[in-house]
Amino acid sequence: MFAGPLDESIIKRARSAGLLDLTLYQLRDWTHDRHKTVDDRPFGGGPGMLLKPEPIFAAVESLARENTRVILLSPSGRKFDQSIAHELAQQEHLLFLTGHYEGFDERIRESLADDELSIGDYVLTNGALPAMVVIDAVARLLPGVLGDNASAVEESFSHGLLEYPQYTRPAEFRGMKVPDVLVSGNHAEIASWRLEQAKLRTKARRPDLI
Ligand code: 4G1
Repeated sequence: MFAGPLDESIIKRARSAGLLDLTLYQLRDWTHDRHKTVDDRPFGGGPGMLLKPEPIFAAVESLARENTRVILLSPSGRKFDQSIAHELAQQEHLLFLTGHYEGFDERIRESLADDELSIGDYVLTNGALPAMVVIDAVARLLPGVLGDNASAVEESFSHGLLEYPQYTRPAEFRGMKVPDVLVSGNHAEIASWRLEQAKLRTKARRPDLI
């Protein structure tokens, strides 16, 4: 699952430019039995399988360095957001643990993870996509990964508002016109229109951000 998305466009360029070093590991490489067992049934019964502690502990112990932050992706984690992305972008080395099946043996989250993060409230088949979401959000914040254009997106987000409506050419398309103010050339009016629109949109769609 990881190979495709992390080998595309901006992330691909960051990796080949040496701005970002990403390695994928297979938990099964830290098993010792013939079937490369990584999961087992929960004590006390119940549905599904859990990732067992031994392979994950062995993997983290062999991969972690002095300055590694171990991050467990799980629906029980604190909600990932842009401020956490900034925090993680400061770290020298991140190690992401992602689940399959029902989840993790509790000892993994208790004594192996430095942090437990969730990307949102929905049910997934595994934690690979959440890890990629976090990796993508963090990678674009690393020095040199983005050009100037995309940093503007960041600035607008940090104001805590959704983006204002934007238009490009043509000025009229199938009877739908670009608002007059945007073609007026009056930059002060454009700025105040945009701020107003951003506030209206945020209030209507994401009142939780206000
Ligand atoms: C109970 C969603 C279980 C899912 C309640 C966001 C979801 C990791 C995430 C689940 C996962 C809810 C995430 C659920 C995730 C083990 C393997 C856990 C997949 C798993 C609301 C399945 N952000 N989900 N359980 O989806 O890993 O990070």
